[in-house]
Amino acid sequence: ARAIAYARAAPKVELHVHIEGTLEPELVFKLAAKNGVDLAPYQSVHELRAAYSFTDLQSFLDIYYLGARVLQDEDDFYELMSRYLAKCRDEHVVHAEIFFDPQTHLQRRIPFEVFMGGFLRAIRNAQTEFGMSVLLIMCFLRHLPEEDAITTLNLAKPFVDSIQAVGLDSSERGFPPHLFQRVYEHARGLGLDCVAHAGEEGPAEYISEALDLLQCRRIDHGIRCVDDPMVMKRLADARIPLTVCPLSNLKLGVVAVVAELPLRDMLDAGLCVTINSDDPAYFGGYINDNFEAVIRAFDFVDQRVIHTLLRNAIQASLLPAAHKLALE
Ligand code: ES4
Ligand code: ZN
Repeated sequence: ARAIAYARAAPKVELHVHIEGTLEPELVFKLAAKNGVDLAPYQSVHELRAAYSFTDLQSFLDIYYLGARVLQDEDDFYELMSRYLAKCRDEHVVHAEIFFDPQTHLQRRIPFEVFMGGFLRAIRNAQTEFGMSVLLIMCFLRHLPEEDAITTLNLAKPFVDSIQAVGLDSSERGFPPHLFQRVYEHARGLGLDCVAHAGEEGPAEYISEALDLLQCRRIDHGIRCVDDPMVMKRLADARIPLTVCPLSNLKLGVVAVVAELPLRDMLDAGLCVTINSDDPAYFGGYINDNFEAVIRAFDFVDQRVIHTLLRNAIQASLLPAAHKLALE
């Protein structure tokens, strides 16, 4: 219990959260009414929340993309980001690296300026009001062709100074990292850092591809690394951080119980493991609940383990070295 209270009160760094995954059912219905969006077959917040019972990644993504349809104008994106950043303040998140999925909105004919305008306005407010720092990571949807990702990167060019990195998300199996080599190369040419979801539902091989072919400096999820000792050793030697999301893995059936996550093996191998929230509105908890889940599952009563997880996240951030030091 002391360990849980310690983690809750500690200043934290969040490295894996999808802004569209912070859309709570209450805001879904509020914006649906405002924008005249039909949410059939869901009639109420209660009914929608009851549908948040997933069997795998795809069953979640279907409802995640459905919910995102209520986001229409700049104020909607502003409100979404503002609510999440207020949550960060409440949970003592002092720095957050936040994914957004431009293709989900561009496909609905919402211009880049609209969602970026809303996000950036909310971020500027949080920076001045709570003193927190935020970096944005633009994700490409891997179930769409690389050509679409390239078009998206071109549309992002006017905003490149407000974007820290590119990422790769959505349905993993059958969409290996090597399909996105060209767009990642373009992104690096624009000075963007590279991360990718790999080894969540997909094999350890996808982690190697993300490192070799996309030159990723951090891997999102990455828990399947434990299936391949060579991958494990490589992540340890190069100190490539992994952004693990325990409640996500639980709710998507990647593991049956949190204790099944290979966290001990990963930490014992010296991996830079971090704890994160992924899609907190859908998976039943923000970062503090994710810390609590692992502390309970692994009986991490020793505050040194928690301290390591907190410190890893600072080291794993994409911030400049001087700013990381200020967070230590
Ligand atoms: C995601 Cl949990 C997860 N995995 C892959 N893509 C995603 N997009 C939003 N959440
Ligand atoms: Zn994710």
